[in-house]
Amino acid sequence: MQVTIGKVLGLGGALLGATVAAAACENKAEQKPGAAQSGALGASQSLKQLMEARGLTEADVEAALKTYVPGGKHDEYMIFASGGHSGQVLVLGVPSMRLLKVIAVFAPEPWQGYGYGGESDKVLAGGDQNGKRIGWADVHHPNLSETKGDYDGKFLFVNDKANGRVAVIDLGDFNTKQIVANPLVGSDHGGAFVDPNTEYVIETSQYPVPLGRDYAPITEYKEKYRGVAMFWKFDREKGRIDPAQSFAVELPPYTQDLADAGKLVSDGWVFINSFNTEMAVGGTLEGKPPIESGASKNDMDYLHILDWRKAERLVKDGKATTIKGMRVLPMKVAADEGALALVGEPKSPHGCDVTPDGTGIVVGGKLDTHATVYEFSKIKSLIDQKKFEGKDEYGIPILAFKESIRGQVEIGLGPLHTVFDDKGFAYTSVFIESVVAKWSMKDLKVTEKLSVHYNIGHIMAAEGDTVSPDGKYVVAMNKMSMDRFTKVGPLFPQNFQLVDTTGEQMRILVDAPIGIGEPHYSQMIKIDKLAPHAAYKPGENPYTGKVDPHAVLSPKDARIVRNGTTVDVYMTVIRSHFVPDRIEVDEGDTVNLHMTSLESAEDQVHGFALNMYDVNVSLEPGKHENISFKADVPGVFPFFCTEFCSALHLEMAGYFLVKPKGG
Ligand code: K7E
Ligand code: CUA
Repeated sequence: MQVTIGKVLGLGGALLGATVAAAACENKAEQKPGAAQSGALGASQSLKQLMEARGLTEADVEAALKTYVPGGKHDEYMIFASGGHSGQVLVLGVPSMRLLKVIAVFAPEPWQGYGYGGESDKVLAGGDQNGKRIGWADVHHPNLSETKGDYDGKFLFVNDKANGRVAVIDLGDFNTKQIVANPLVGSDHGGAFVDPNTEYVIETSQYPVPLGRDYAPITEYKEKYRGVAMFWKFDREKGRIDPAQSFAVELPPYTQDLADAGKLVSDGWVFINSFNTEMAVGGTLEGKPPIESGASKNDMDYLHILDWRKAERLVKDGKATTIKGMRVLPMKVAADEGALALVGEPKSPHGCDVTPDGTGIVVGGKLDTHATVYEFSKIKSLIDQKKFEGKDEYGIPILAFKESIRGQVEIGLGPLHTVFDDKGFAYTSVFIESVVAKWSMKDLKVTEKLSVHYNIGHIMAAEGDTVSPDGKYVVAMNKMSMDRFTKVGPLFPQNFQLVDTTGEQMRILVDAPIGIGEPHYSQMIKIDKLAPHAAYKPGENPYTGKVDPHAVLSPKDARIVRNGTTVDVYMTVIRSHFVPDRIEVDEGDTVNLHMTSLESAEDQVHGFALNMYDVNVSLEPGKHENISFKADVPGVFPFFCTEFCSALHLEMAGYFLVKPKGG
């Protein structure tokens, strides 16, 4: 049933009518004379005219009213969305779906001065592999830190599926503080998930390789190639992952896909689905079937069930081996000790989502039309009784499928991911059908399908991964947009659609084209759980959280200190000058620039760019930066501020002079 505009507007209708009247005037030429005098609009005659002029239905206006957030008013929720291949994280407001920020994570980002000579270079270096800089990433799953299974608004973790890395973002300043590279595998997918108290950031591998990434011929796939579940220990005090306290559990060379941590009753467990349990390795040039057909032969693959607390104990008891500096619990040990089991799952599945109460695990069939709901208590009692149907060829016990499930939901073509609301409903993304399927967790029956545009991948719900989802909103993260927007060339924007789930029927409120991608997952947190600071402490180094030892807190302390061929420049930055503003060095000198912003006013940002040397940093209020480089190109190079900070911004400049050798 459509809500009439009169109802939507309620008492505010007359007021809104008056406001839009002015706007409507400008459109007079398009207004039809003698437009309807009465109807649902009541007093809002001019609103009706505006609707007609713009071709809007009442449903459109209702959606607009539910999502419009006037300037100066703030959104109710914040979305942290994967930026896909950009390697970054997108921050959007809900319900407006306005883009608020792009957090630089795995790839250099010029505006934030991320990766251009400053302290952030050290963070990016954390993701180097074999001493090589990896210049991009494929971010899939942002996950917020949790306390007792609830988002606490302190940290965000994301994985780089393409290169097997995990990043830590501090939501104090929305800055990436750490990147760790998985030493065992080169790709991941089941990550970066956290357990309900963020003891660990969990990252499971995708494509099996010999652990440690050493060479072994593909003919030895079954014997030598492996998957892995990484447990990156998170030190909340330091706000960093501690690799020395981290461990991994070896897994068979099935292609592990998505994972989720148990909560409440299932706390301490991790569930990981997989495909290609056929262990197909392709060989298209030799006339063998490609991996895609080899991997879809069987009707069932395996859900991995891992008791991580037990695995943690076994590692502490010295049962792990060490590969490339990482403690790895062999799967044989894990299986024999009852920490690892498998259960069938149809068919090349995707999505693996634990219900808010922790009792169920939902796996999307992808090539099967069902979502399967596993019952944790059944799984647990089968494991406790050692009641197994058999073992796989690696000796891992297999539970009987029928005895492990609560039931199956007939979803449709291509079920992928599932999220939950506060009323006992689940929402599954259905890729091939391009719909969101809403189903009841009581009777496992689909109650409604909503067409989305188009080919939905992930789906996300407000506070959806917590023990107490909010309901209200679901976001469909669609892979294709087709006709939804103006064409921008052959690479189309992907399309987030905000869905209102409060009514009797789901309704799309707004399309949000995402001009960077391909985004995968996202999470939505209530805005009042976040408390980012608006400035740094005077002289703070964002990467230590402390006043930097090289901080310069007054222009009086600005100086240039030469020590042999090393030149240290201690610099202050404030509207609208640098002190010092002339730096002269000799060709071949090592130059260390230490610069502190003396600003304290909110949003008073400067930048520092030095051409020729690829130096570019952002100096938010209070921030301290250290930049080091070798002055190996003689000449004269202006440096200047890159933010329009004041009327004299263009005058905020200086000279860096490099005297040629023998000059
Ligand atoms: Cu389904 Cu990487 Cu979570 Cu994309 S994955 S859609
Ligand atoms: Cu400082 Cu522009």
